[in-house]
Amino acid sequence: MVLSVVSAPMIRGNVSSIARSGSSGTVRVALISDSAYVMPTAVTIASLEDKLPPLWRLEVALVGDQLSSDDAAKISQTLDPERTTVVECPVPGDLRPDIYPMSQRLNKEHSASVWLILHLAELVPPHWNRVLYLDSDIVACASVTELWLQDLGGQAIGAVQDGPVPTIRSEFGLPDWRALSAKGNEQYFNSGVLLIDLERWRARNIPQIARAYIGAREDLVQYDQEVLNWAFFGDWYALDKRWNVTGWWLHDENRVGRDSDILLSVGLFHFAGRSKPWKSGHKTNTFVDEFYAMLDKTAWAGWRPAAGATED
Ligand SMILES: [Mn+2]
Repeated sequence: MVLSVVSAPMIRGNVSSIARSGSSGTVRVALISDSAYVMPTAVTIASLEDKLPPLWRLEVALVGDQLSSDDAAKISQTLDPERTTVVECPVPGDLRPDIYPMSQRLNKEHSASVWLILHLAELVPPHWNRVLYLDSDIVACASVTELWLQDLGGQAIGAVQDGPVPTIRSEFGLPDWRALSAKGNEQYFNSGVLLIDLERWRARNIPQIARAYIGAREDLVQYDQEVLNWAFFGDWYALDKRWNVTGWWLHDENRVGRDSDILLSVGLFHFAGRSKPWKSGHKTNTFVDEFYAMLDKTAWAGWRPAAGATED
């Protein structure tokens, strides 16, 4: 793979050596961005750095199809080079997402970049053995070091159960769940936050499983998320829900029982769905406020969506 390094990454041992020390280490994060998502990607990274404890560092693999080096430079511009290293990971031609037959059928909220997640293990630096994948519509509200050190119990990935689609047999879950020799009530995860054991991921040949699944379906209701739930069925660890709190949880009726206090301990807030804070007409809440506080730490400081325009 082609790998251009913005500044040389420091390699500080594997996860187990980090786990033994605990008080210092390096969190490795992967984000997939394109020209339409450069600014929110910068906000995600700035928020991660902002919440990082002293003595911890951040290495960011910036995976981009049609992402210019100017874009990467602008993202890095306001980061602390002592703490955060951004590694550009261009997409080789044979991994272009338009190889997927579904690419022409994506709705307007998606670009063909959604398929790149299926190739993540081939796109991040090859010596990495663990990575925290984050969607670019996420703002860190707390340090992610605790998440980074999470034991995955031998599973390939860690993820958070989805709110609106809690099980594989839920509406918008896995239409073919019966083919999995499953009961149907197994959890379905949101793919916006994935803590990945890259060796286990690489051993599973995810692109092949994904292509077979996509080729067999007329339609995908949840795109990459649906494919990942299919590919990793029975091989994922359920992370604490505070690591992927979506806007679904802002509705009072959804915060019941043991989840009633979830908004008090948000680690990562995910602007899943159509209301994005960088779009005109977005909703207002404490997490949108946090998004703009972090945006003001980037090269886009002071930017706000044009007033008066409607959403989309
Ligand atoms: Mn998302």
